[in-house]
Amino acid sequence: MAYEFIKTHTEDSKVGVITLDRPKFLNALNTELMIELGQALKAFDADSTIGCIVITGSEKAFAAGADISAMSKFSFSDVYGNDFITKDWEIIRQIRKPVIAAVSGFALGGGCELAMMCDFIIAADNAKFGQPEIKLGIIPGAGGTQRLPRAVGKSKAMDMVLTARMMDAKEAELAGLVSRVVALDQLMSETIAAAMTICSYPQLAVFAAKESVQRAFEGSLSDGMMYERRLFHALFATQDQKEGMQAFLDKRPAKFENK
Ligand code: DAK
Repeated sequence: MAYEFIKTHTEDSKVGVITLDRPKFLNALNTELMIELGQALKAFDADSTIGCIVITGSEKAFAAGADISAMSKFSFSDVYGNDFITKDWEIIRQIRKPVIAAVSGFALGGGCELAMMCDFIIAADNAKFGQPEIKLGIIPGAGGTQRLPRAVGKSKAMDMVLTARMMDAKEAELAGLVSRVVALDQLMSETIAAAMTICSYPQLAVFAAKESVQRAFEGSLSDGMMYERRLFHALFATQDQKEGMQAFLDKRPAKFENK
């Protein structure tokens, strides 16, 4: 299948690799890209020769977040009325085969959330993780306020979500956000080797192992996500969201008025 914003290939006809490919915008995640990502995930999941899926980006960016220029004009009624991008972002939750995120460069906002939606994250030593949405007058909207505390604990999650600071690969490994850190030039070979190992195990056990570990986290996640989603949508009713996003696009500091 021909895609515009992603590339796909297979390794040894066993591992499906999806590469986010909007380099000019640091792989900012627009709706079209997310639809293509969902299509590719579903296609690999349905392909009986594939045992494991890898999502990766470029050396500079796994993904710098959802596309701010697309979001900047949305009103509360747009995002709440259309349940903003929810359906395209949640396809990954339906995938039964293990999905590994191979992260180099920036994984920010929705990019960090996408990495956390994967079953585990292997990071290159130049990876940087962050949830900088607060600078735009919004909060994480794709599970960041729920998955990040589960991964790194409340204090570090609050620090990242409230100050917008980035975490480097070493800190992310120490905090438990990523499973391992490897040299940038080894990222894909190490990740493919991990994926091949998984492919060597019986698939029913792999499915069961993934589902079982997910249960440890899914219990109250849905309630948390719904709460987060409604608050996220509500922030599009504020002037500061308009100002935060416009200031980013204008490349100037934002002037917030707490309205
Ligand atoms: N959106 C759109 N364009 C982006 C972008 C983004 N998130 N990030 C970078 N770009 C664009 C830049 O505007 C620039 O475009 P041009 O000016 O060249 O046209 C180009 O990519 C290169 O970026 P920079 O020139 O800024 O590159 P630098 O190396 O100087 O800086 C940076 C890299 C990553 C530090 C910086 O680009 C940056 O701060 N980017 C924004 C990061 C950010 O705020 N991310 C959070 C976005 S909000 C939801 C699902 C998801 C979400 C919400 C809800 N639901 C399911 C409900 C997610 C929300 C977000 O992610």
